[in-house]
Amino acid sequence: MCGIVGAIAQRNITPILLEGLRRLEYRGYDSAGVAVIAAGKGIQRVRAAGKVIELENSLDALPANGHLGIAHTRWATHGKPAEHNAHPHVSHGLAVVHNGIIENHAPLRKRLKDLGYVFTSETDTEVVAHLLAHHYAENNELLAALRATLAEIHGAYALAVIHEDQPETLYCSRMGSPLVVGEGSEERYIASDPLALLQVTDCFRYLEEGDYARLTMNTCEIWDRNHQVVDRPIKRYEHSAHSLDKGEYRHFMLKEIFEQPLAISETLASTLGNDHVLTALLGPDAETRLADVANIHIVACGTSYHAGLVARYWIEAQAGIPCQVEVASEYRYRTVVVPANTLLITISQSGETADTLAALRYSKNQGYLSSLAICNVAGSSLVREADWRLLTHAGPEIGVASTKAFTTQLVALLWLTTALVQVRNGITEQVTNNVRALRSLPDVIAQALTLEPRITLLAERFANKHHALFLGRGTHYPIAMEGALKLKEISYIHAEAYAAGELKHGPLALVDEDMPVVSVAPSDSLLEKLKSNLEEVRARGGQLITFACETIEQTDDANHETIGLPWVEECISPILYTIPLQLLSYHVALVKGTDVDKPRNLAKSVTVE
Ligand code: HGA
Repeated sequence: MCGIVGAIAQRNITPILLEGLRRLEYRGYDSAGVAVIAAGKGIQRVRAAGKVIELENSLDALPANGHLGIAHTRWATHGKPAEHNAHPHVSHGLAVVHNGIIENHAPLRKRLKDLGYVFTSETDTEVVAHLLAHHYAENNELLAALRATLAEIHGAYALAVIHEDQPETLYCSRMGSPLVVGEGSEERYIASDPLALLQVTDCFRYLEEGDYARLTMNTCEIWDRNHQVVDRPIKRYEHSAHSLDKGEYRHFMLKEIFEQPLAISETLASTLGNDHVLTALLGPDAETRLADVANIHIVACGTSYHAGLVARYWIEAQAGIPCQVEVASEYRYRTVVVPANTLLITISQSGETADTLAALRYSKNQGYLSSLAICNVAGSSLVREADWRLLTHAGPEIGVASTKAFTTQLVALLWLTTALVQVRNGITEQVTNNVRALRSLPDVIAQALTLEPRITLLAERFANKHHALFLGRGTHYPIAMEGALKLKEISYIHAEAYAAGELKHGPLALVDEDMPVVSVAPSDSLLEKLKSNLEEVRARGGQLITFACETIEQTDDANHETIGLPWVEECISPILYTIPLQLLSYHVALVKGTDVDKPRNLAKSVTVE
């Protein structure tokens, strides 16, 4: 969600703030603003609806210069996109910028109004400004006021605060939304993403959940959520992360596979409360609109279509909402029956996929309740033309074969499923379970990535093969489909995926020693059924490769190799099992010597029909 920048320096910091905002533009936003303090001048605030360039134009007309300042690009969750809702918000000499959602803003607003505070915006953020002012008035101590405020707000936030009584001090905090402290020479900065500050530093302290900090030009004091002083070590920014070069990796695809823990963390930033999802991420009236959804149609192409197929299992099983999934190139040319209160979900990495975009346009006159785009590019056509959007923050994906875009789409879809359950049933065990599982994902994916050396060896077995079968059941059937697609795309080996129960209805006839069979066999409710299907393959001399939970007893022999993955909650297992399949295709492609990042005949963003 959009971004924060702040700085304290001897020099005028306004250019640093503006450059920071420009660097955050890719995240998508609807308004922008800055507040700076120059000694003896008080807070100067300039805000503008629209793009950062509008803010720059306003600053040309009304320059604001100073040594301490904060800036923000806003994507509205509470209150429409408009100048009066843009951040920073001010109260009695202080200014605040905020990323995230303050869930208990309504009772706090009422209390502060009763105390005489006057609200000039509809945002949840403005309560933070007044609450800080209220606590500051109690004892004139800004750090204490920040502590008292943090103790009262619930939800997700990255916050930055300045006060004209302290023109040399910048305060900040984070919980559920990212925030880093940048270290310069007698200068300090903060930002929601290091990218925003790379023009001034590449040294960062990464604040942890619940941390708050007080920064001056020469000092950086950080406290953890238990109010203990902590040291967050300075780390040098790794330019390869999310950047447009391959860094230490041989191919973009491999780099992007390894970026998945980070991409997933960034996609989840500001989306989760303690034990529930922050539905306001979808906009102020999200709860009512989600509660109205009685049916779902998902439309997408290629890898995104596979993400939709996984989501169908989640949505029907968890939220009890009928869901159908279709490839966009078919959907756009047929007569669709749209039951009352159907939500259309389109999924595309680039947001420019021609068939998906045409499907969205076609849907406009079909009587849908509304449309939601799940997309990795904030300013794309799909996002602009849909009623709602749910952004994945995978960062640029250069490799033609999609990897981190797919897993972050799955994360967004599991988040959405959880939101649908939550608005219907409240914060149930299912909801808290999903939230806990989503939070654990970056770590378990990092563990799965350590399997690479074993998978490299396994890939040799495909050197002389021309065909392969992929098997899965339930949510892992679409993961098998995605595994087969990856192998086809980059190694040019013909691969097909089957729901494992379908094997005996035809494809078993193909199985012999020349046909590797890859199966995705997590420890879920369908494992026993799947095992029987695998026996059918073994009995026919097939070469079996199984990705299974490491807790399960393995019965390997010359024709059967099992790779163990960590145990995870069933809901995130399809996301985890995607990783070894990506690594397998990548290493098979290396064995085959194909052009991994630019496979023949394929394009990254399919903008033609
Ligand atoms: N909830 C706040 C901030 C949203 C956000 O993170 N924007 O960048 C608002 O609606 O203003």
